[in-house]
Amino acid sequence: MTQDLFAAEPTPAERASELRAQLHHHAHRYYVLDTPEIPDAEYDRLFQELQAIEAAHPELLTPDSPTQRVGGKVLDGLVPVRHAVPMLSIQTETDTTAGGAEAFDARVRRELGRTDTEAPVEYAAELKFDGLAINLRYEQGVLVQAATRGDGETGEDVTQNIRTIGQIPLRLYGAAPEVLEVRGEVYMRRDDFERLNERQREKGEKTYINPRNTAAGAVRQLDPAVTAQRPLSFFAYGMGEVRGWVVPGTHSGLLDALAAFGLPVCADRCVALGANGLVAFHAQIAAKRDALPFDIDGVVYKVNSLALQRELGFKTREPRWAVAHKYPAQEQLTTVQAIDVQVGRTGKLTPVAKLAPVFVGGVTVTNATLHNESEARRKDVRVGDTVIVRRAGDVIPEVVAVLTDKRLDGAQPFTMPTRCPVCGSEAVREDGEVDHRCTGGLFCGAQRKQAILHYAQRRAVDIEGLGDKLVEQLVDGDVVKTLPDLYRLGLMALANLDRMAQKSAQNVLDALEKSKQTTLPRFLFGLGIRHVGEATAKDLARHFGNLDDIMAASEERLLEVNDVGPTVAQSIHTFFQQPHNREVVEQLRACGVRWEEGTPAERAAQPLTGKTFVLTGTFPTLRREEAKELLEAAGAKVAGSVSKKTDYVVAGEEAGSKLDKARELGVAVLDEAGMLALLAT
Ligand code: 5U1
Repeated sequence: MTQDLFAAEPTPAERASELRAQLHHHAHRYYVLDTPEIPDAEYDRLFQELQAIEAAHPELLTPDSPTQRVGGKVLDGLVPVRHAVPMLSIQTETDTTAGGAEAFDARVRRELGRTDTEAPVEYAAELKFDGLAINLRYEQGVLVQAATRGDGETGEDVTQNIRTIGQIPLRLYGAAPEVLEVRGEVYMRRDDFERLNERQREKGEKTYINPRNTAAGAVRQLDPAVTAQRPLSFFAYGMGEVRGWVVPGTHSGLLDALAAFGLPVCADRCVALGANGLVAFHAQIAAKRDALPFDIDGVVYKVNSLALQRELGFKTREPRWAVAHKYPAQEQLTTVQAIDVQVGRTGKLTPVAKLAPVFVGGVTVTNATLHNESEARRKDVRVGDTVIVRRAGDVIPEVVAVLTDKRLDGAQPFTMPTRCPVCGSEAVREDGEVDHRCTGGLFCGAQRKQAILHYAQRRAVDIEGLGDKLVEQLVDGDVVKTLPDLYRLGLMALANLDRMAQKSAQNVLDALEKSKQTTLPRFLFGLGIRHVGEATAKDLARHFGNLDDIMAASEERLLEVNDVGPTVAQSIHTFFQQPHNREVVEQLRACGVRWEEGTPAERAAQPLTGKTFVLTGTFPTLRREEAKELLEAAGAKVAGSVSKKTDYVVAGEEAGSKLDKARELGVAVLDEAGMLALLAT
């Protein structure tokens, strides 16, 4: 690129406009596409430069400036906004079976006068997000107003709050219409919600009920600075008033166009043909509902052709061309039969509400965690109470509220026992901690069982067949007191246990023998050191190369390891300072547990050190875990998502969006054979 040495300095107006364009571009890459092109610090630098220009020249401030996302002035009250085009609601199909989709298709065909022999109707199928409906009004491409749905005719002005949501563009990409109203849902991702509640718990403050209420509350805040602290997200799914734009002929085309304007549109959508297409989409999304990063309460079917939508028209407040097909609810009422206290691997005592069985979010739930004493007391859950229980995603079921007006006379508040309910040792709550812990250590049967199960799990040394029931018998019968005792088990001891045939006992012994040949990260993870998960175990192994150096490392040396902070360093150091822990490690080694070791220098010389891989799809011969292990053993890092930092994507059959992203970013793509060839070099 040549540089014109005589080019004039840009004026503040030109520079501000240039900075706004750059910041819009990078915000879209970061929030919507998830593929940032510049480091956060560089984004901050550009942002601050724009802030400085706007402070010096307030006349240059524009409503679409990225600086306007930061929570501004406190509102006196939310101002009513009359919608230019009413915000309709959607008819709900509560039959959660395939019948719900079939009934909708039959209704549409009847209204359109299509006979059984005529062509199937084409639908756009998408997700029904569990959040708050919002209308975004863009004039000449600039976001000028955001309003809640309200009663459909009149909503509330929440523009200031909506501006704090990074995913919502303040200016549309491309040639923008004179007026474009975009309709969609503001929601909170489950991980953001869990993190928010975790922070509340740490501060000993009230937790939020569910992502939907939290998102709705945040949008309707009077102080935009509070909204800015809440991690909100957005998906567009429709339009309101439009002027100066040729609207696409189909709903799926409309969503594509909204995405091209820079709006977030959910990728889980399709064009479905007839009832069969709808039923297949409903089943496909039901199967992945728990794995989605956000809550949905169903799917939505819309007749795809906008011309047919017009023909079908409306029935009072609901269009005839759309329906929300529900899934089983994620919140239900039930009663608390007891409150038990469970003891975890690290001695943490967790109060657990034992519930009258209830079908929630697609499964029958009988337990709900109350986390700790403060939370149980704040929610004031008592035995006999009627409660709302929630189960969404892979998250453990929770009691989110108590119906106190249904409380029985004499119900007592929960108190944490002062002694461990399993071993009777003292239970203490240390200063600054929210949790009570049993002080019994491995003397406590509950901790011993959990420690053994943790060591034996697939992701640790992988002792096949050593499950809950067997461990319970081994610990309760005092056959296994420490981890090395596992390797001292004989055929007779095992075969004498309940429901253990000679053949099964031999299988367990074979699995124990097999588990002796392991890897350093698996072994380290299996020891169950507090704060050492799989990723940290891998980082430690990569950094030190051998166990003796890790055991001897000072906290300072441990802090040199990638992603290891003071709490983790202290935990590892303290663990290996305990003579009984060192003894367990030595005895395990003496029993024959082994792995390949090396010095850090040798490991640095491994062929794939410094290379990052992403795995996607199904491989012809290797399981995903096996491929990951092979790569990591060669020094590579295996990441979960593709970015510019990825060196290789290994793609198997049915590789999805990760492969698309690799191609988009120009990342090298290998198949399984290519990966094995690389490993062999
Ligand atoms: N995905 C989606 N959600 N949702 C909600 N589309 C959609 N459409 C709606 C509503 C209330 O209403 C239109 C059909 C008017």
